[in-house]
Amino acid sequence: GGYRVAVIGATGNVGREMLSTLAERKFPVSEVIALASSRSAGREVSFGEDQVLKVRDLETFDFTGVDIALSSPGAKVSATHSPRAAAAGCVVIDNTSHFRMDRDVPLVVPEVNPQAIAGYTKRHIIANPNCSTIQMVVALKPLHDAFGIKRVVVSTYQSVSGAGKDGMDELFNQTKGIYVNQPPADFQQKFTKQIAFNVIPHIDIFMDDGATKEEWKMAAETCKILDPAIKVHANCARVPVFVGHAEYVNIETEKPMSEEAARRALKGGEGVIIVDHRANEGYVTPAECSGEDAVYVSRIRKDTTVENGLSFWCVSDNLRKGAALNAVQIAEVLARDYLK
Ligand code: 11C
Repeated sequence: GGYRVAVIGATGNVGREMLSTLAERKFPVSEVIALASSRSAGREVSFGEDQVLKVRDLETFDFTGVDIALSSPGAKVSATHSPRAAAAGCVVIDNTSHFRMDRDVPLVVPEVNPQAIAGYTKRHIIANPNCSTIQMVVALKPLHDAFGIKRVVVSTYQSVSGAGKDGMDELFNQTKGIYVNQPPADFQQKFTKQIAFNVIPHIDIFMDDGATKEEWKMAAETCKILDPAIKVHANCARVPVFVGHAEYVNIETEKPMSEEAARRALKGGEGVIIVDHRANEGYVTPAECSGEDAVYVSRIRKDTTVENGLSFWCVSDNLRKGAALNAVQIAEVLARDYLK
């Protein structure tokens, strides 16, 4: 038994994480097919402890008989190949930004809106949200249920792995270069400014209103996943961290909430772990969350400058909960409740 599962973009940061997450969580597979661009076809990727998969060319692959595809190539590649796979009868869980705001495509974080998965029947595509959105809505969900969130102001500190393997190489090479007097510009391709020993207030393209697209995504996606009535103002920055996004989140709620009640709500939240001791080491940083599944919340405190305000710090592994794990969790619900 088990499902025939294809992983599209299998040689990328997220694709490799998808393969290891499928194996780790023992997703019931009868076959796993690794797909990528013709440039990567023929290369090998590992699946689980002891299997090696030969990467096949996405361009010419026939999806007939494939049950589920986890797709994380570029958005342009998805635009063509996700509908092609869907037309062949496969359900595609797509990690790119291309289909997220399509009304006929559910945008899902299983801890927050698992019921939305039912809508997959329209296009046979389910969208996986942006990494910085996913970790935030996992933390917001229990607070919204308990107190009704009206407004969110979030500032992000996003790791370079969000920009793919090239982004990680750029940070590594620039950092190394600085010690031997090689100018960062020699290695600057992916980011618009030096990333080693720096912070860049710019992720994705600029929009007409001056926000970046990453900031727009955090607002639009939160509304679609959690509640269209919530107002979100996001400020996104890239920091010289390899894996793990951090966010300072400030919320205003409808109902009054004591700090104690907020902690209780968060404690009951699915996928959330609170580590908040108000002492050295009593909080979680990106370096510690890498390789972990949870969304960690620290530094919980009242914001007394508004009626019902609260601030907290939130970190998670952007390649796992922010991408691969979330996609596999969607596949698990799909398999359990819909594809039987
Ligand atoms: C980053 N959040 O950290 C981006 C990566 O919409 O799927 C994911 C982009 C997306 O650069």
